[in-house]
Amino acid sequence: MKKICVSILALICIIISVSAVSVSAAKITYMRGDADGDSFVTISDVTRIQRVLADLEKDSNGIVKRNGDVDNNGLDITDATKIQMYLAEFNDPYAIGKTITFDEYELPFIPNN
Ligand SMILES: [Ca+2]
Ligand SMILES: [Ca+2]
Repeated sequence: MKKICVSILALICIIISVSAVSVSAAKITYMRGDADGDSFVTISDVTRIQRVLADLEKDSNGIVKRNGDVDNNGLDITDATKIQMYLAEFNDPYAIGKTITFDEYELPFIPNN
């Protein structure tokens, strides 16, 4: 009988502790187009994207893939081109250079200009 009471008490403690844990998604913040993570969008970001795409550099922490994918369709050479056009002050519909914040379980929001 004592073992059953202890087991029930342990089960109640587990249920209470699990229900008290609130799971919240972490906020992720980054600068769109800042493929090297130095907080600036420069030609170095274009070079970094090109080198990763050519397998000359690894993107071990995923920053190039996340920050460099300015149009949210996967990292490819057109992202480098779009950053170059941003640097040449062409129209920027991708919010390059803007800070993006989203929950880790959401897709990044692309604001309109
Ligand atoms: Ca940069
Ligand atoms: Ca892309």
